[in-house]
Amino acid sequence: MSIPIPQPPTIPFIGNVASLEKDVPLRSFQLLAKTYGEIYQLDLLGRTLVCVSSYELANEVSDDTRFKKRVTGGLMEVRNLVGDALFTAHNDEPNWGIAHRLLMPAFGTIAVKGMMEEMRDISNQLLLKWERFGPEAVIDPSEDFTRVALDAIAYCSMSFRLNSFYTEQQPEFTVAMGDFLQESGLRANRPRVLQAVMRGTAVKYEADIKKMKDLADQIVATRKAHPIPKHDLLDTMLNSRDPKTGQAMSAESISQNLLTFLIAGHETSSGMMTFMVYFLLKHPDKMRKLRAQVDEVLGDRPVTYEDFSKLPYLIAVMRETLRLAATAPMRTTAPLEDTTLGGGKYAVKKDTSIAIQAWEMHRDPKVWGDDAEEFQPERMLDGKFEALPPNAWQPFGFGARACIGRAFAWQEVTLVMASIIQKFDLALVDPSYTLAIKQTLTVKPKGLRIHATPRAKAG
Ligand code: MNH
Repeated sequence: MSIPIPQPPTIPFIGNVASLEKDVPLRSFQLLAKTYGEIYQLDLLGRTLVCVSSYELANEVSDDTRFKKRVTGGLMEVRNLVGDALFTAHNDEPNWGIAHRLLMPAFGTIAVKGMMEEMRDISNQLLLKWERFGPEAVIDPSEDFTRVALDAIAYCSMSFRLNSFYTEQQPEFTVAMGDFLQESGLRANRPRVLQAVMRGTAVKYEADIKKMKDLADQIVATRKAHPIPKHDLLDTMLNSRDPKTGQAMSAESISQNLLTFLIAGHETSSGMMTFMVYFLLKHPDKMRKLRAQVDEVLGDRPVTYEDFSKLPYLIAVMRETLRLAATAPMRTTAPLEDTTLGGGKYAVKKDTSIAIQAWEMHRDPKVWGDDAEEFQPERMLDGKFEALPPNAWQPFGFGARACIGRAFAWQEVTLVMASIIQKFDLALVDPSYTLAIKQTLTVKPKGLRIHATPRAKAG
């Protein structure tokens, strides 16, 4: 016999919406998991959301034969901009399959390796900026990592320069995108009566959407007016046919996927690099260990692709950062049929949304031990990562709908962070800084400020 899934007390009409903090829902999900345990359910304006927090349940729902990706909540709102493009498509929408088959190879390890020098071009802009600003400058790493990530995806995949490092404020497009993502998240849990009276917010939302669509159109138009002999991602989208159906991508689908790469490709990577800086600054012993390895392998020369495999401690730091701070903190699935979870314990109806809480499952003591809360890159070294139980480390999602940009992000973060560690001594502006979080669809540290002092050259 199954037992009821625990649920916090509800309020008429709005259900459990009040249980979720508006600005940082992640914090509420963490508190709820502490109170209710491995599984609980919420009623969000009539939508039921089952949340799973333990490794065991997360692993069980990581199964494409029983569950499919569910586009709901904030992600559903993001469709206002990008429709059925890769990230926001429902499983049965044909445009997902077309884009997926066309673009998987274009985002594969080999293709991404070919983007190395373009990534370096962008990464160098950050290094130059920090070098020239010097040790006194107060740096917002999150802003500069966002510049890197956004410019890298635009330049590597579309040969388009956003030139984010050449404006003092974030470029208009970046601001529009950030505001759009934040508002999409807020809308998902806003009662309809309230939404109806928020005219100003709605007008701004539409204006942000238009700004981004205009940029996408501009990128495509520029390419059509000035064709280049380069087989980048944009070229693939414009000129290739789906191997299965023989179909080309529609103009709308190209524009929506292009925006999807810009959206999905920047906040997650930039948040990851910001968290990495935070963890390293809070753990000077780990920073020293990383620095020693980077110095030993690279000396004074620029990092190459071949160096990556010689920097296992850097890789361990990256894995541990995404364990403790998965920048896409929640993904949602739904059962294909009425089913039960936990060996018959909990009944879940077909199509019920099940949210996998990455921050909780990545801290499950059954997998990670009693020091699960601690930043300990060593747990990812020497075959220990490879020996983890299936799906225990899942910052890039799962199965057919897993992250298509994983190789891209991995290479970018490795390149940027190896170069920063090699070239700078980093320090917190406020040594007593404690982690605060900014949440849109993704999460990143809020209010982190650092100094970057160029290291004296040897000799
Ligand atoms: Mn990415 C899907 C995390 C970098 C493009 N990404 C996902 C999912 C997670 C994720 C989790 C699954 C979401 C879900 O199930 O609803 N992504 C990340 C993280 C990083 C990241 C943690 C960096 C660190 N992602 C990138 C980059 C790009 C990108 C860079 C683009 C170049 N991601 C995508 C796309 C999808 C996705 C596109 C949707 C794939 C699909 O559903 O077919």
